[in-house]
Amino acid sequence: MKNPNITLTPEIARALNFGTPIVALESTVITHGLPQPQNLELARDMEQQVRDNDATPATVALLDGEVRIGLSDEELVRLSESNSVLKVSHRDFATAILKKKNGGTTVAGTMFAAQLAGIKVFATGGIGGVHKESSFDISTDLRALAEIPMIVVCAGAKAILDLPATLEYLETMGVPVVGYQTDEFPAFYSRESGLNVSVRLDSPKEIADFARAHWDLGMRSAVLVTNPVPESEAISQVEMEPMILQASAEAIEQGIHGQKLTPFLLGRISELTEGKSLRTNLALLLNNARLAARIAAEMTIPIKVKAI
Ligand code: PSU
Ligand code: MN
Repeated sequence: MKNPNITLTPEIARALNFGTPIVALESTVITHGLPQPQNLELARDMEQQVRDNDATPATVALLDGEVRIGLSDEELVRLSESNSVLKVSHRDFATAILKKKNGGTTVAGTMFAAQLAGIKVFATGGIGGVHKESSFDISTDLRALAEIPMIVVCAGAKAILDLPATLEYLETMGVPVVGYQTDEFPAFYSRESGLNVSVRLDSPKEIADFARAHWDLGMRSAVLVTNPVPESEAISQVEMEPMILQASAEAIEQGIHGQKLTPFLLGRISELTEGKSLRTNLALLLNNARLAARIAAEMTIPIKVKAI
């Protein structure tokens, strides 16, 4: 599907035409989620992970007010160093377009743009959800998951969130929560949360078959695939809990809310864990890019060659 308001690189346009695997990647993690220079390294490494697993990476962002699917390396550098860059969810697209701004697209924003291009698989770190600091602060990510048919691979919702409330919301909205090789909903930095996923699936093929079954019924919601962070990089929930509580208390004390809350909490937790949580964050992002590429391969329709 072509949309005159979004610009694709020739490589991605070709992959769409030929029906070869594509994985969308978000860019708020580059512009707001990670410090420099790790943000640029991560952006490059995620693209490489996707390529190493035989899919085409499609990093979504806004550059000078243009919605872009796929960026050159120079453009990735520009985005990662950009200062007055917006965090773009549904609400913010028109602002960025009108004011010709650079923008990092959130999970919601990335899903929205990727859907316009016809991309079906997307990898991120952790989705947004219901915040602990205020139960009215519900990420647009949850609405996007309810409305956009796409496979979204994440490491669960960020541990800074109210996880039970986030799962309740997803259930209400009819979003299946798949545990990849796990029965337990992962909590971003940790592999455990004490909460259950709605279904456990053990291979990329099973996930692709599940998504087809969901959408063939006429369902419109996303399929959320939760992929626990690799064991070697995981931090236990017991270890994380006091730091999450401290960062959360500081946010309330300093009156931080809205779009600034998630970046503040992630940044503070990275300081409190002396960089350990940052390493975990990077590892889970790469792990998700890898799984998403393998799922994308299972989603493409193999061309049947008939001998004559
Ligand atoms: N995952 C990360 N780092 C991030 C995010 C996710 O590892 O920075 C971003 C995603 O783009 C997600 C956003 O959509 O945080 C959620 O922000 P909010 O809670 O304001 O909706
Ligand atoms: Mn929010």
